[in-house]
Amino acid sequence: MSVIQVVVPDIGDFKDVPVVEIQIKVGDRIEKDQPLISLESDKALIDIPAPAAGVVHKLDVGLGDKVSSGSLLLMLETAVASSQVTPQEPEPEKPPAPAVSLPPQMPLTLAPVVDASQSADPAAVSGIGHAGPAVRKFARETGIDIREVAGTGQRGRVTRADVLSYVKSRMQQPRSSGDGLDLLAWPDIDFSKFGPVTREPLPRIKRISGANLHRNWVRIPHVTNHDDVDVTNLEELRQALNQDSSNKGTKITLLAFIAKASAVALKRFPYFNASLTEGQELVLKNYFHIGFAADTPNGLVVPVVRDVDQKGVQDIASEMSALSALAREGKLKPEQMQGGSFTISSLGGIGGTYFTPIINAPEVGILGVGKARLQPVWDTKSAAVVPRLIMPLSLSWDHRVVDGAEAGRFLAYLKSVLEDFRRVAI
Ligand code: CAO
Repeated sequence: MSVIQVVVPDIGDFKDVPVVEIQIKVGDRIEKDQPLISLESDKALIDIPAPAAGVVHKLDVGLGDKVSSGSLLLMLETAVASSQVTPQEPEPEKPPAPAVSLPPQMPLTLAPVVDASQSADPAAVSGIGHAGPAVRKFARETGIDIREVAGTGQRGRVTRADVLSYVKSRMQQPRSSGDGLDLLAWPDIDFSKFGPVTREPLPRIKRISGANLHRNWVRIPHVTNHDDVDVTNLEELRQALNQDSSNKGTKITLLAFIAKASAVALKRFPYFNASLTEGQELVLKNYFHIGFAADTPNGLVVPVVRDVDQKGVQDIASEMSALSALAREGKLKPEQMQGGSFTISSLGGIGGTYFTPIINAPEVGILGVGKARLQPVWDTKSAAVVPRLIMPLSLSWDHRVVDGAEAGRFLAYLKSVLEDFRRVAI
């Protein structure tokens, strides 16, 4: 065993070239020809390969240090018996990229792209994808074409962080279908050409919920069933309860009744209270936690009321009121928005009839509630048209988990509970 010096080999006219990447650290066991250090001149990126196998004993340069031919780079503990070793020529090189003029005797791999021995890397031939060998190796291992990664390093150099952020952005995009029907790029338009505009950043909650909604919309085969429910009796009950002096001051809302009725229906139709896993397994839940969409100044959030099946409507209403207040103040804790098994999105207090709520993955269903209105309804018993309070419902469901017949039965049962709340006790 001996410790040898590894120095910068003859790099021609290049002088005081900065070290831009160090691929190894003291103690690393390295192979012969493994890239050790990258230098970057105005014109080229130069990789210094290991002259022999061994263990890095000491590093004599740091990032940003300037070196020239003969500068000491590191000490290597190796079986080679020489005291000073100049890195050998690497594998036969690809022709240099046109932007770089190389002295014919140049012994190193250099170009705007480097490491010609990695001929499988298209960047090594194209002259695009300005990055060190470790980064290119990382990109290759991650299955990324480095030419697609925008570099943020010195002079546009692609760093490991650039590759990582590219991977993250790719993961957030819907997967390629491979059928040529992939989404087109988002139109990039200079709207100021058409008139004055103001720009503002998308609030954080909208960025988070937007990414979730997009994924859910794209990945879940949604179907939405629309129906009307007669809530005349329910509304009478609600008004009576709210006037009751024993009511602890909590306003009982229609939404609380709808949540309770939903929990009862979910118990009867367990596939609506399930989640489909990536492994194509169904997780049927024995708890009934119901989320409700709450509109806040910063965007949509979905607080969750736990164990709705075990709670009375009054308690559900008071919990919803407390959670809504926290949501509006932006004070909801993450655990107060987790664990939901079904969601209700009520626009009843605002207006509108039917809509298409987007399923809150990995749940199976979501119930949209429109504004109840007094409507003339034909009553067969009295053979007369009578005024009834009719509330529009829209149930979106995941067609991978349930089918139309089951969804129809679920909605019909939910309606029957809302039309006659005594069914909750059955
Ligand atoms: N039909 C008719 N009236 C209704 C109704 C319905 N379906 N639902 C509620 N109302 C009435 C209530 O009775 C109340 O009237 P009074 O003040 O006269 O009693 C009024 O509308 C307001 O209701 P509320 O705000 O007190 O209670 P809520 O349960 O309807 O709403 C909440 C709570 C959190 C759902 C609501 O504040 C909210 O954020 N709604 C928006 C949800 C949303 O954005 N959904 C879309 C998601 S997809 O982008």
